[in-house]
Amino acid sequence: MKTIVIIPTYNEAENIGPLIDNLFMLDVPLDVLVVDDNSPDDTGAVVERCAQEDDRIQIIHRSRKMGLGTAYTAGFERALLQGYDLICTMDADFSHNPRYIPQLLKLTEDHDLGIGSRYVPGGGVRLWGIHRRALSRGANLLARTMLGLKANDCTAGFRCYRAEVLRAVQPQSIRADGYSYLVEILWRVQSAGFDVAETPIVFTDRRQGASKISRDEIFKAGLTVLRLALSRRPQLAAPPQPVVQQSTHDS
Ligand SMILES: Nc1nc2c(ncn2[C@@H]2O[C@H](COP(=O)(O)OP(=O)(O)O)[C@@H](O)[C@H]2O)c(=O)[nH]1
Ligand SMILES: [Mg+2]
Repeated sequence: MKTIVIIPTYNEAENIGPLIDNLFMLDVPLDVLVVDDNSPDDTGAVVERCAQEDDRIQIIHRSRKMGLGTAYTAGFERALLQGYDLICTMDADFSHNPRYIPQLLKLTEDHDLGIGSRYVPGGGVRLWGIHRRALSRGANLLARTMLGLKANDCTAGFRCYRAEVLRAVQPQSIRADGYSYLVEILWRVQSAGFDVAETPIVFTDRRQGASKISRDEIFKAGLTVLRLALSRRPQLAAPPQPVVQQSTHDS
């Protein structure tokens, strides 16, 4: 299976090199695609140098900070064009430990989307204050009750999608950003009838640098849930059904 890991970055110069090294130390062959929004700390230049030395590394340079949602979409478009079968997403700040990647990939042997989940037994959150924990739990509760999402961690950005899932859900038409984007794409995946599974991860607060997700992100995620709940279910291509051989009877 041709596999790529998409990593959106904004000011992750200290994290991105060690993260890519960690990914390549795993016992699974994979490529890396960084989507950088012209980070002032020169993350783009750091990755560009790595990419020149190693053709498993690619980078998309965008001209300015345009948000996590459109960064994912730009990455998905490139990965699909290049024919990858499995497309993972993760944060650059080591909150998503690369050691979970093999489990995520394994999950997509039997499921269409694998989620690295904080909210299943064995999963959890380290170094987050009570406020942030409560907001994250609240956003998930809302997404599950109002949209009927079955996943326990609907706002997780640590995922592995099968390529056909991304082709079907048309991420380029998602308007929401940040956590809202993650909820909306999950809603489309579930509505299209794809099968979602979770594997526990322990999420740790970032090692270096500052969070770029603004405080009102979770509030916006709440609004997105309301918008989706009030809208009609998306008309998306259903997952391919097994071909049934038609028998013809000559009379
Ligand atoms: N390309 C791009 N990446 C972003 C943007 N905002 C955040 N990121 C990246 O998205 C990931 C998650 O952001 P982070 O600040 O860690 O959010 P938090 O963990 O929710 O506090 C990190 O890898 C960030 O560098 C953005 O506007 N553009
Ligand atoms: Mg983070």
